[in-house]
Formats: sequence, structure tokens, C-alpha cells
Amino acid sequence: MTPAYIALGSNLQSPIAQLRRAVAALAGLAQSRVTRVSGVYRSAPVGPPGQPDYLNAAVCLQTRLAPHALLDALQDIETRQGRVRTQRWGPRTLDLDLLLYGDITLDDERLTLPHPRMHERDFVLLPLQEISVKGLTMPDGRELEHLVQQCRSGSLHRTNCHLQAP
Ligand code: A4P
Ligand code: MG
Repeated sequence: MTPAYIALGSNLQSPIAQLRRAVAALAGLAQSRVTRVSGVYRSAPVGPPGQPDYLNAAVCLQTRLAPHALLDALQDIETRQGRVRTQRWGPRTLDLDLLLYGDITLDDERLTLPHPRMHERDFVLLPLQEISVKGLTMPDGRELEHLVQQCRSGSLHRTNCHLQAP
């Protein structure tokens, strides 16, 4: 089993329901087990203006699926939840980004690991920090805690919502 960290984001069609449904779908993936689920964070959109605020969260999955098979599964869940790809960084019912897959570094036409923009985004780093083991490092050795300190903080706010029964 390899630990894979996944970022969840939604800003359309009842974002909290979208995130809960996504966690249930992740828990149902073959050869995988959800081990940690973060709280729910609200953030202002990065990207085209005029879209609703996002809800963001992160999940840790222990999995035997290979990285590309896991990406296929994530995109399948996005599609089942009505994701339509029109505009880059545009509004979406569900975005599932693979942040880290063990210590693997990868860059091909479908998949870049670690996720190339994760270090710039407080709405990714803070949920990730909440569910990760203390001292988690990137494959290049940088500590998550250091990335959090370096990241410009936006309008992130931790809500009282839960994705799983507490
Ligand atoms: N891809 C490559 N590497 C990965 C990876 N590690 N995980 C490819 C997931 N996908 C990866 O993604 C485009 C392509 O990236 C995929 O086909 C996949 O093969 P996409 O989900 O179709 O499109 P996207 O999400 O619009 O593009 P992108 O560039 O991945 O956007 P981001 O970086 O995910 O940003 N603001 C707030 N507040 N909260 C958010 O969650 N999210 C975004 C999306 C923008 N603004 C936001 C938020
Ligand atoms: Mg994405």
C-alpha cells in the first residue's frame, strides 16, 4: 500500500454535498482505503473572477492502484459528479487533484507529481497538513511545514462542516 494525498475542491451545486459524495466514492475505490479526511475549508476563488467561493479539503488514501490508474479513478469520480471541463480554473462541481503519491516524482502528458501548484495554495497545504504525519516531506526533501510557512495566505477559513461523522 502507498499513501496518496488527494485535494478536493468544489464551488458549484452544493459544494458540501459534492465533497461528501466524493469522500464516499474514494472510500469505495478498489484496492484502496481512506485513512484520513481533513476538515472543510472555505476559500476565495483563484482564477477567473465572478465565480462562487470554494470548499476545499484533503484525503489520505492507502492504495495499491498505480498512479495513472488512480488518476483515471479520480477523473471518473469527477465525471460522475457532473464535472464539465470548459475553462481552466473555472467553476466546477468537483476537482480531485493527486498531490502526492508516496515519494514518486513524475512528469508526463497526463500526470505531474507532486502536483505542480500545490505549494502556492493555502487551500491545498492547510488541509494536507491537517491529515499528514508530522514531518511530511516532498520527494525533493522540502518539509510541508516549510511550504506552509512560505505560502502567501489568502482568505482561507476552516468551517464547522464535517465530511465524515466525527
Ligand atoms: N494533471 C497533471 N497532474 C495532475 C495531478 N497531480 N492531479 C492533469 C490531477 N490532475 C493532474 O486538470 C487538467 C489536467 O491536469 C488533467 O487532465 C490531468 O491529466 P483538470 O482537473 O482537468 O483541470 P483544472 O483543475 O481546471 O486545471 P488545473 O490546472 O489542474 O487546475 P488546478 O491547479 O487544479 O486549479 N480556487 C480555490 N479557492 N480553490 C480551488 O480548489 N481550484 C482551481 C483548479 C482553481 N482555483 C481554485 C481551486
Ligand atoms: Mg484539477
